[in-house]
Amino acid sequence: MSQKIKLEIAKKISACQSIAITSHLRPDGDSIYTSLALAEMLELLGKKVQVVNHDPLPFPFYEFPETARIRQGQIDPEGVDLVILLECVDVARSGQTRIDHLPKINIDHHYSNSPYADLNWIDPEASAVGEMVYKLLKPLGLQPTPRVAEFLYSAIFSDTGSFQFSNTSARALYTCYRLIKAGANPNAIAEKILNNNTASKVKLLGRVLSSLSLNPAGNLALLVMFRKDLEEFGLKDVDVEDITTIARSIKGVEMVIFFKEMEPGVFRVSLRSKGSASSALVAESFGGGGHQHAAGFTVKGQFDRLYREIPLVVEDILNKNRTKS
Ligand SMILES: [Mn+2]
Repeated sequence: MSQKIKLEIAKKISACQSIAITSHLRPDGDSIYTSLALAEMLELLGKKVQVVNHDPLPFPFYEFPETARIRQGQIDPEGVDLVILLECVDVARSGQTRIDHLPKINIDHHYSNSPYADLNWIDPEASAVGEMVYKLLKPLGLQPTPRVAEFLYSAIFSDTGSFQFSNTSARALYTCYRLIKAGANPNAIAEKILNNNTASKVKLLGRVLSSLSLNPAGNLALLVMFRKDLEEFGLKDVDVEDITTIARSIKGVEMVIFFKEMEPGVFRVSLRSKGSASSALVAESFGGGGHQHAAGFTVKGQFDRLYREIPLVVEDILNKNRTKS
């Protein structure tokens, strides 16, 4: 099945000339680097390629020269004969509004509910969409160049949380082995993605970390970041998700609940968990979504009340789920 769809995708790509690549809103390391790798691959085949994301790139990715080719906004449909969507559960998830009439390929490693494209390749077993695109090299008749290898390795490195998350599979590591053989430099990539913080970001992390509190049972860790914290350090929307990694490392903590004030009375709540505690389950009950160990949702209301009530609801969900399993 998987072999057949890869061949079909390769065939479709071969038949097209001008291809647009896009990925989801709030792009991440996997979607960004897989887009760049795929663009390189298609260019090796002589295709005209545009890489477009609706949303801006997060820190630190916008600082890297190779990401400069990613245009922010809408795909220019003029002359485009194929759109490849990476990790988009539907077209709306890409934020692209000018591609409805165009042929589409959908490549995703999340369970997708609507096979909306002309060709749909969904592989929830894949650690990253980068691991899937690696498997397109052969059907396309390509060898990974060092640059393609670097990008695909960066995608997998990023989506497995530097090979720590539960999607760090033998397959993921085998693919990385092949990518290193093809020229990816693991140390250079790790240095680049992990050790590029600014001093003000680390100071902000200190501020957020000082908000840490645990519930009486000690299995939930709570963190808060207000707009004024960002403003004080002269930061806009900096990615502070790594703060949750530190809180999650506390012995006995199953889930981190990170409240981020988006505007007065509106909070984005990030959940990070470990073991059997399902972030996705909790997020879904609040109208959000995500993965087993990383999910999120948005809530409105007075902070004191949300901060008091949400952990109680989360405790309840986790306890119910524990008795079930
Ligand atoms: Mn991914």
